[in-house]
Amino acid sequence: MKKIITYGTFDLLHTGHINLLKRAKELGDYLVVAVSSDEFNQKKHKESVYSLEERMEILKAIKYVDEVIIENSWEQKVDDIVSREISMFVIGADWEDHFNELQQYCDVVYLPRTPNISTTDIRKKIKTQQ
Ligand code: C2G
Repeated sequence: MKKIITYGTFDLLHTGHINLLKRAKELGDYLVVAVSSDEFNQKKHKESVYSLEERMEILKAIKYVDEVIIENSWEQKVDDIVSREISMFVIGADWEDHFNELQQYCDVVYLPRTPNISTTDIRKKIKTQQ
């Protein structure tokens, strides 16, 4: 079984996230999604609208997602890949070349981002409509 892993905040879930998850799943048989904890989001200088629990519940409801785990640190990726026998790490191309060191442990694939959609833009739209 070819296991894939990807990492992210996945706040205010939108089609950019879904397209990423869909394409990641198509590259293998089993997709693990590591969702950034609220504390780790602070390290990424991000503050999500939805809590970790809400973001995990939403991801678990997506047909492309087979397992949801928590991302607590930058450093946990190698342990996740080795301990879970992951064959491929997949993430959006906004991270191009940031995780090449993982190639010692598994394939690393950067997928093109979906244009013209982001959680930041959605939050701005909501603000202007209030
Ligand atoms: N994404 C995408 N297209 C968009 C928006 C997001 O393909 N229009 C992808 C991102 O490239 C990422 C995933 O969707 O692969 C989740 O996006 P974020 O929640 O913004 O993830 P990020 O904060 O970049 O977290 O350790 C890695 C980090 O946790 C990645």
